[in-house]
Amino acid sequence: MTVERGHALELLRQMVLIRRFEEKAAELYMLGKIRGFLHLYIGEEAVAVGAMQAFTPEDAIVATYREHGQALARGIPAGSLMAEMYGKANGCSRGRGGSMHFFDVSRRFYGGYAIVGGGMPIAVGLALADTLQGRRRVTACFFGDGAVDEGEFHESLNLAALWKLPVLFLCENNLYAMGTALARHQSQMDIGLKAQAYALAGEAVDGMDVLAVESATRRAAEAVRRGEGPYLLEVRTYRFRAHSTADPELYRTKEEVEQWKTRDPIALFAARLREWGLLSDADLTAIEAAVGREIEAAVAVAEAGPWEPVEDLLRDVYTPRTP
Ligand SMILES: Cc1ncc(C[n+]2csc(CCOP(=O)(O)OP(=O)(O)O)c2C)c(N)n1
Ligand SMILES: [Mg+2]
Repeated sequence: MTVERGHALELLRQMVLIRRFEEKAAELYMLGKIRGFLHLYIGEEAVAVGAMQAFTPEDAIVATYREHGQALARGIPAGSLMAEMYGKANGCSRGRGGSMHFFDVSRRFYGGYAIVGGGMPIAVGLALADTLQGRRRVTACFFGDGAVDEGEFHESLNLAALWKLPVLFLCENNLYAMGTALARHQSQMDIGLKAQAYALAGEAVDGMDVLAVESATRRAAEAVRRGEGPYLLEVRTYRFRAHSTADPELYRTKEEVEQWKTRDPIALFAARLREWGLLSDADLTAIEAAVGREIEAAVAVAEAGPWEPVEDLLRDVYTPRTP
């Protein structure tokens, strides 16, 4: 595989940014600066970064509650995301969504959903709107292996295929839905194969290899963009951290986690780039330093951000009129 040096370093930078952003978020959570749920993406960075290369600013992105990586890869400023996790009014969702509900219409980033599978029908709706209005755009819909159990998965794939809607369904298969291993909840564990049931194209790709994810997603996105209908891409990955901040991880062995860590997407990619003569120690130091400054600035934005004033609390809250 060949890759241009500037592009390779940018992929690496984005993965490092996600990793360091989340390490900082975990630290701030322990300090009580961030509250609520916090689901870390560490180990899965190659999925968001590789996939996001295939989408244009006009395309739409729908993600899950484990969406820090997608949001950063989409280009939402780290400060806006950090402020959101603090619950500050300068956050991307005005501090009302927190870690699980990032949203940025200007970047066509439509959530952030706490409900497993909840983003899937919304992605189908976005794609239907594009189709009805004659816009040639793709909607990228990220979801976990756990969502495959939901009726919404089957309804969304079926309708999207039936109406030939431009949705790229991207399953981040990290082998666990909270503490439930894939083998304990799926009769057919080959998720890419499920596309056949609804007559859409589907395939699986190694989610620890950022270049493999990028090229598979580009191929899939182009097919969708050409009007060939939806596509299901199963991206095989692994989360290195617990499901959320409250998870004793009794459902998997330390050996299994260590085994997967030998395929750390960042270390793997950096090693390949060195081998190809595209990455030096100085490059890596420069990337880490720039990312470090970006995270520091993001925390400063969150710290300095205002709380929403009490008199605004009922704004945007749906209250049916009583007769
Ligand atoms: C409809 C629904 N059922 C159950 C839950 C509780 N829940 C939160 S995360 C999760 C696991 C989802 O796993 P997966 O889709 O594989 O995503 P991952 O956490 O692995 O990224 C569950 C069951 C929920 N949020 N929504
Ligand atoms: Mg999962």
